[in-house]
Amino acid sequence: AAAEPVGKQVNYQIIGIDPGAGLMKQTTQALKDYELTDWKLVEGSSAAMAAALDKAYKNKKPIIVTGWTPHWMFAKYELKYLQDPKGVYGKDEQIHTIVRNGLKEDSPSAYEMLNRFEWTPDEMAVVMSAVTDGKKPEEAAAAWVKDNAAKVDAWVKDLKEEKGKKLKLAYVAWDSEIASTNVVKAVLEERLGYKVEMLQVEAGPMWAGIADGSADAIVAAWLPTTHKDYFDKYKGKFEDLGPNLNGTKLGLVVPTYMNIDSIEDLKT
Ligand code: PBE
Repeated sequence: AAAEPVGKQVNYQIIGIDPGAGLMKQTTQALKDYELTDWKLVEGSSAAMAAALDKAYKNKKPIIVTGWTPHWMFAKYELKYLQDPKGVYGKDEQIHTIVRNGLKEDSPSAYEMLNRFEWTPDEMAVVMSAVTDGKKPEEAAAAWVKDNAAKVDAWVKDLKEEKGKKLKLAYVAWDSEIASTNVVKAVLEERLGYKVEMLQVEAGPMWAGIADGSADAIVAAWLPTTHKDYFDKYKGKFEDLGPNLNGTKLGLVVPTYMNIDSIEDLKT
């Protein structure tokens, strides 16, 4: 017998993440542009999406999730991005470090460390995988900082300690950003003496916090596409310190055992 259409197999559902994520806006746009009128994007969180994927994968059940790279799920499961011939999910972009206006004057060493901070998807993967394997994020970050002393040395070289000075890092509980924010916190605390507070928020409040100064820095800005709305909304109210990671991707992700290759295949 002919296989059931993929929509029927997955109940016309795409498993999404937190509603403030750029990935959710892009996926809503994809449903429009590919005329997937019967389909629904399910809101949730990164963790809930990963749990749904894990469950489906273990049972070899069909599932479609919103996904991104860098993410540990590509190491743990055999997955593929659905092709996006209309280019809804944009091209390669970077993850940027953004700080509040005035941080340079108030906390020059932290500002300069944040300005120098950059790493690779492979390096981030080490921290992400350790967390997936059950390590606490702060422990995984501390281990990475210890194992990569030479790299970290360059981030703090010739910078003055600012003992006890407070700093707030805002972030969203996306796996990639849990990793990067914890690493930056560890370096600022261990190497420069700061007392760092991590504020876990949604994407909208994260950007608002940088703009109104209630947060000092974020290392979680996906630009130029994914967070374009936020970037434009708060333009002039923050300082963009440029990319801290290159080599990202976003889109719809399915297990390789599914017999589809393109978002266009969802129409049938
Ligand atoms: N993400 C991870 C975020 C940026 C980092 C792709 C889920 C987003 O879509 O906004």
